[in-house]
Amino acid sequence: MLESVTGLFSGKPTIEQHLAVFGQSGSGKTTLLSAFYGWQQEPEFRIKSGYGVNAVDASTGMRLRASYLKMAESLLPPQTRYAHEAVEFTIRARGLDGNAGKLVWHDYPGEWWTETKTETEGNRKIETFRALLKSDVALILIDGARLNRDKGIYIRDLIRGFREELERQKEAFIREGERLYPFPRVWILCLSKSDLFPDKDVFWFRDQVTAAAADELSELRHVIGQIIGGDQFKSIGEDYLLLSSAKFDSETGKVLNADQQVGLDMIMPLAIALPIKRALTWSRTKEGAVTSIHRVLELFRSTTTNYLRYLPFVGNVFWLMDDTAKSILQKLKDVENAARQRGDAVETVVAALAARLSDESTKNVYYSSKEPL
Ligand SMILES: Nc1nc2c(ncn2[C@@H]2O[C@H](COP(=O)(O)OP(=O)(O)OP(=O)(O)O)[C@@H](O)[C@H]2O)c(=O)[nH]1
Ligand SMILES: [Mg+2]
Repeated sequence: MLESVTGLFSGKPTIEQHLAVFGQSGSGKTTLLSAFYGWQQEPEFRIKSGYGVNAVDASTGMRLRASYLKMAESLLPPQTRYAHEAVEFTIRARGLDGNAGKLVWHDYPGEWWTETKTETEGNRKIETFRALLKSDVALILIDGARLNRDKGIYIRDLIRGFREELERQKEAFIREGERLYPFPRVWILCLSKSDLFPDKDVFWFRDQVTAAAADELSELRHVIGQIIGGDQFKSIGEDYLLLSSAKFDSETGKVLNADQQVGLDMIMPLAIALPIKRALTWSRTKEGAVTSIHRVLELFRSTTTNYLRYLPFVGNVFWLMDDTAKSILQKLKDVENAARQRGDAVETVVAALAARLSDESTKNVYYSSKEPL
């Protein structure tokens, strides 16, 4: 068994996670991308968080940062048209040289989900679908402004439309009976523009989704289960997140406070630490007691999600992942500090991100049905 995975151990891999962000046109995806980046450039964030991100392409970084700064004047990014954009960010551990790896953020044109495209754009859709296959984690944005107006029916239609489009793409993309192995296995439902619901928490959001679309969600799970190989390794709609890129005026649509964001600090933990946590849960479900990381790698090898390559190097974090004891945060802090001392950027970052997932202070913003309450 060990021989078969030795290829994975040549050289020390760094993190490489791909995040796909979906939502209809106008649901706030591109604004979220620039807020995510701009806000993480702020000194206040860098000191507090233990890690930092930088755009690999300098001009893209400048564009995102400028777009973040312009938000304070209510100048917002234009609609994303025609093609999807993949933005690469390098991740660094604070206080350490060298790279911990990268996050690739895939921003899709929202109209992709609502309009039938032909010829060139039809082909682009297929290319976009290919890019989707590289992703590890997907965020589905439920547009708070639409929810306000159209209530639960909007959530229903959104999830149904999404499932139908996946089915159509599947037909265009794969042959009968074939299955896709690399495919996002963790799908998180997000309430974007959550600033429009200042009195609500993530439990309210979960209840809205459940009341309006529990059956649609289970159909989506079913369809994704039919598309992917290793279909027991998936987590669709088990995690919920509130997001807001800034505080907007609900009447005028102007930005009231560009520093008031919700949930942005959970995106990195969900993109990087949550899949590791799920890998542990899935392997326990499949095998009972899990005794070695090599065995876990074996199990998930065909899914070829990128995180598996660095799993053996974050073992100290991995084994703590489903620890629910109160002392978990301290244990992760100890792992982070020890990794920083050793100069191990990968484990430093992963330990810092894993700690955010278990942090009580996020409980009104992030909810996972897999966690004990
Ligand atoms: N209240 C509120 N409004 C927001 C927020 N983020 C974006 N908006 C509003 O939503 C509009 C559309 O946002 P975009 O980020 O362009 O939406 P998109 O999902 O990228 O749309 P496409 O590119 O067409 O797919 C913005 O111009 C803002 O008016 C938010 O956090 N809160
Ligand atoms: Mg856009």
